[in-house]
Amino acid sequence: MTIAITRAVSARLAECELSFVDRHPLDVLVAQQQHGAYVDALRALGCEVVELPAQDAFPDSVFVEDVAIVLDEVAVMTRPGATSRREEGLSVAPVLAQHRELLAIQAPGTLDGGDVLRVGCDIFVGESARSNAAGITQLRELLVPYGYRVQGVATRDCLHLKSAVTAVADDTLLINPAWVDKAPFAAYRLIEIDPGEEHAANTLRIGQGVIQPDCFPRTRQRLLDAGIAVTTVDVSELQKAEGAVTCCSLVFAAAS
Ligand code: CIR
Repeated sequence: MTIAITRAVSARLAECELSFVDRHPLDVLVAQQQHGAYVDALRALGCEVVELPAQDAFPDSVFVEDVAIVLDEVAVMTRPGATSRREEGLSVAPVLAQHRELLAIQAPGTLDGGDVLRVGCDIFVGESARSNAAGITQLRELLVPYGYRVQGVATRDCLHLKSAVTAVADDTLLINPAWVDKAPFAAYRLIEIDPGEEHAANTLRIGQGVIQPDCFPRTRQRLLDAGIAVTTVDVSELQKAEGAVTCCSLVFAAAS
C-alpha cells in the first residue's frame, strides 16, 4: 500500500518564502480548494492519505516534502534551509515514526527534501541555496550503510533540484536542462520539458504514472508520447508560493 502524508494549507500561506518567483496576490481559500483536489487525486491513484491539520503559524508548512526523506528502510528528518521552516518537521516526525526508523540532519547541515531525488539506489541532492555541503555530506554518511549512492548536483535559477528534474519511470527522468546539467543523469532515459514551460519538470510519481500541474500541456504531451500516464491537477495558487506537486506530500510504501 502507498501512503501519502499531506498537511492542510496554512491560513498564512501568502507570507510564504519566495526565492525565484515574484510575489503575486494569493487566494488562500482557492489554494485550500486546490490542495483538496490534489489530495483527492492521490486517493484516486490508490494512496492512503494521512492528512495532518494545518499549522497556521508556519506559512510554508503545506510543503511537507521538505521536512523529511522517506526511503524503504529508514526516514531522515531534514533541517530546512529557510529558518522560518525549521520547526515544521516537529509534528511530522511522530507520524513518520509509526512507519520508519528516524534519522536526522544536524546543524550546521541544511537540507530540503525538495532537493532530494531518489532513483533506485541513486540519490541526487541539489546543491541549492537551501541544501548545503554539510547537509549533503551528512545524508551520504547516513545512507551509504543502506546501499545508497549520494551525489551532489549543482542547480541554477530554481529553488530545488526537483524543480528541475524528477523521475517519471524507473529508468526515465523529466528534466529542464536550463536549470540542471544533464550529465549527472546520463545513465537514465531523459525527456526534456517543453522549453516554454520552464516549471514543468516537477511531477509526482505514483505507481506507473505521474501527477503534473495542468498548465504544461506541451510537456504533458511529451510524457504521453513516452507512454507515461499523467493525472493533471490545478495548483496555480500553490505555484504562487513556489510550490508544485512533489512538495505537497511525502509518499512511501507502507512497511510490510
Ligand atoms: C519555500 O520557499 O520554501 C516554499 N515557499 C516553497 C517550497 C516548495 N517545496 C518544494 O518544492 N519541495
